[in-house]
Amino acid sequence: MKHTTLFLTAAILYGAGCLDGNAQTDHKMPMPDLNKVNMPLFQTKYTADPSPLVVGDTLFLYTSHDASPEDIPDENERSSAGFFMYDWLLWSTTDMANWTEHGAVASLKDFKWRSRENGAWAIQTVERDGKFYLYAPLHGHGIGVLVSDSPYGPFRDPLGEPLVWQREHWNDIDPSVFTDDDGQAYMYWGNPHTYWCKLGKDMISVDGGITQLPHIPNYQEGPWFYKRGGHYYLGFASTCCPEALGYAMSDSPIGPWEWKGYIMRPTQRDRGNHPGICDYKGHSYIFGQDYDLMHLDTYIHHERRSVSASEIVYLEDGTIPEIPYWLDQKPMQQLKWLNPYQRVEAETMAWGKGLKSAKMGIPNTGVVKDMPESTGKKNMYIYDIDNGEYIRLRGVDFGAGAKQFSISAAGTGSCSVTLRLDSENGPVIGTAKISGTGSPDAYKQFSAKVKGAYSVHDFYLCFGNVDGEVRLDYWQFK
Ligand code: FUB
Repeated sequence: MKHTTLFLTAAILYGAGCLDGNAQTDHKMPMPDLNKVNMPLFQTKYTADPSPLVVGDTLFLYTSHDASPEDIPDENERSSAGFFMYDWLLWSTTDMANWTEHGAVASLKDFKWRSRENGAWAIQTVERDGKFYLYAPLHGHGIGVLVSDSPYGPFRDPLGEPLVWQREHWNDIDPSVFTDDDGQAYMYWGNPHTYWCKLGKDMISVDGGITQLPHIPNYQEGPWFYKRGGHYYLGFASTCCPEALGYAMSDSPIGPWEWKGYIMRPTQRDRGNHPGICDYKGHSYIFGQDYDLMHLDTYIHHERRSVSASEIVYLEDGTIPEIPYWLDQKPMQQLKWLNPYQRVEAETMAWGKGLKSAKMGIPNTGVVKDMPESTGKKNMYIYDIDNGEYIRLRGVDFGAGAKQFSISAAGTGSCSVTLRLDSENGPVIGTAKISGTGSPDAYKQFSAKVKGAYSVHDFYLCFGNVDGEVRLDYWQFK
């Protein structure tokens, strides 16, 4: 009886927040067991609008960036519910469990002709002939394109003006680009209507006119256009709100499109959504967005979204069976173990809530006018470390045994890093003490003897005795 009452109370409290994305309550989602629940991929920043791109052995994921309240320039807006989006982020993985952050790779500042200082909405980056094209909506000012020689950037604006801009409305958002086997590239986009056009071979010009599609049932926004097994697919966010992940199929790149169903059904636990779909290392994945990271802090609605992922499968006829909501799935299957005997960036993690990250030498101001132009690959560091916080890495292969741990850190403060296996309370294999290096930019190595680390375990760097600012660059075992 006691148990039933407790369960009901918990269910009511939990459900009150879960059942209404707009609920003005301050309930929080209890921290789920990371071994059992498929949580959002990134915790150092709020992310949305996932755009996967496989290059060689690596899955890159470009995302939008919902500013954290402290990064919103106007203090009066910091508790507002709306979108505050200034730049676009890049993340990568080779195992689908541990992700490395690469920071902002482009921002509104890269488009000199932009008319607003907020509105870095959903992008897609594609590769063609060794060049990387980042298609970006400049809300209310059409869709622009940036080009780079590397997936990390720096990206430059080759046009100095929008690639497409239907001035009569604000529907030009969420571009998705796919190049067909015959070399013809297409761009789909739009909310609430779907538009498409052909792109020139240079990928930065429109070939012909813009066509508006007859409405696809349940289409709202966020088209994700691709081809697989001879079928054309248009994944999309379904009718708002809550948006879910739906899809249509066609035998031709220009339609007609047939609604095929939901990949993930609408649920009151989510609100906005946006699919990104790809194949990687013999598996198929869908990425989408939710509010589950923010729900660990509050159920009061803000556009502070987080990207989650799930494996999907295709049936023989090309259709995609539905998958449950992210939180109702097990964690993603890890595709290979992480090697701790090579440099591992501090910003490589499976989980690390409460921590922040930044590119070295670039102040993370959140103010467009002060942002650098697209910077390309830069080393990053982890900061804003508090007692009790930790970095979790999944599936680390210690092999025959590790003897020594070293970490590159800087700062005027100090902290201890307790190295644990399996959980944040698991067996201790060593403790490194980081002491002041005299400057937040003067990195030094701190090491610890290690005992008891053999074979494959989840690995935790647990922070304690924090006094002042410490920055972490990378770590490695011997
Ligand atoms: O992230 C801003 C907008 O919200 C996107 O452009 C839409 O797809 C929706 O995710």
